[in-house]
Amino acid sequence: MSREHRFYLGFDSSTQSLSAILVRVDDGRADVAWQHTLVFDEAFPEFGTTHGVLPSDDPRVKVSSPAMWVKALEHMLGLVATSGVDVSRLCAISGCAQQHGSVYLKGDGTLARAVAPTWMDSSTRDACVEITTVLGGDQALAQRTGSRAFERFTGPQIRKFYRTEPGAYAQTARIHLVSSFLASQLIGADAPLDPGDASGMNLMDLATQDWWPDAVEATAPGLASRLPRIVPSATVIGVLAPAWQSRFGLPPARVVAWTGDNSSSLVGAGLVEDNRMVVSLGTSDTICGLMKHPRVDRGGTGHVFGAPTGDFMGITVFKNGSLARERVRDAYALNWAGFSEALRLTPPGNRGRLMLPWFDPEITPDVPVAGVRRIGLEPDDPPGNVRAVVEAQFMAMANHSRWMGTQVKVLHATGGAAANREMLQVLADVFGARVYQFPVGNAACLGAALRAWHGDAAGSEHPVPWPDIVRDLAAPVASSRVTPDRAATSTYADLRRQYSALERTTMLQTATGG
Ligand code: XUL
Repeated sequence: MSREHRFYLGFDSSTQSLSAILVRVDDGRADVAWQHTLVFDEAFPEFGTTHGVLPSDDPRVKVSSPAMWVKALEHMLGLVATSGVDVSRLCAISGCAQQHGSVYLKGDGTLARAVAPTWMDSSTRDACVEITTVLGGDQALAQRTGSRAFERFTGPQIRKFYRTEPGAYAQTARIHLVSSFLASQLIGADAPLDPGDASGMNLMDLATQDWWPDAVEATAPGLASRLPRIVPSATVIGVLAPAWQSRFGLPPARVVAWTGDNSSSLVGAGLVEDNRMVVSLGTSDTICGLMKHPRVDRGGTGHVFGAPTGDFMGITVFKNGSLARERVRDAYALNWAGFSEALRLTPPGNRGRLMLPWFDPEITPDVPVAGVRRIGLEPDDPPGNVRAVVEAQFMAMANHSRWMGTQVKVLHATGGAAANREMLQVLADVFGARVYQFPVGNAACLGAALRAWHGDAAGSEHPVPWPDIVRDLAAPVASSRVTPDRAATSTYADLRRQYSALERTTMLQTATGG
């Protein structure tokens, strides 16, 4: 096939939906030819999920259905085939998925466990303590793997499974991340992991980009043989399986290793470097930046993951993202226009009124039991509460990302809520940084299509350097700039300190039962 006019397909299997984007590359220029999103709750109601998660009596347990993810992938491949795009020119496919979630398979490839724990699960505190104790404490674990033990990370999840369902663990031959599970479906074989997603397990040694034997041993017996291989992110791991080719009339497109949604977003939001960071406002809110050398968070909130470029990325993750904003929006029967209007009606700093937006147990900071606190804020004040939740989220983000040592001048905003310019003004003001939007809203999914292009080219006679890959579709839109207001930024400098103190005292009171 000539190097002209090719298509690259990217998938993003997120908490609440599966998205796909087809990127057309013609003479080195890229544009989006087609995109589609399937919302799990609406498209596959037979699985009974709410916001992509199965019901549970225990608020810490957040599991989903691997069978639903496969059904969505299958459905989406059918839509790709009938998209009107000339799919015979589909050269490569890649994807990303919610990080940390794990799928347990028997030797014959069927499910050894009907459900998959997701990144929202926080039910593995005992496993975290046990693993940390054996491996010499939080700092030792963080130095090796990039993070102390976190409840949603796959190692603690595996340990809990082994402890609570030893019979099913014994029947498990392979444990996949959501990303490698779906990649396996595409190639019809057992797919390896990339370092970007494997670093969210508390099992990979950042320095060697391979499994850390001590951690593997401390997690569960016989785990080494149950883990996939780890390969560099740009690896072609196979081709689209013959069964998909014949069923949908698709070509034997190459499949590039899948990764986690955050490392994929880093590509789809322009692979930021010095003084720039990516803020993703989705089900989880995250802030991340590229790192040449791993710099671990000594405070124990952030993570270092592998980046798709072979470098590293620093990231801090908040569980109370879009669902918390929706809780406030719905409590006052607002739509998003009304939510924005509330932000316009209220002053930066909210006259000192604060909210701790822990509608669900929070990851950053570590808040195991949900509980919203309002300081000087009446529950029957809709605009005040809208501003309070947004300011709280962004002040927490600014405070808890300082460990990365980035002097943030520019923020690249992506994810659903990045379309809301009133929210972006608060973001700009809190950080004192310019904020930009992107031509494609779903950076994770776009990043997957761009990684497919990069991986496909990397193995050819015409490798394409990263700056060319991200140039057309993953560059900030100049006219979208949101500029910080100096007075507002100085208001937030004070308020951020107050917010931080409030976080600390509330956590202390909760810990001591006060
Ligand atoms: C990352 C994390 C979330 C999920 C969301 O550590 O837990 O951002 O990847 O899909």
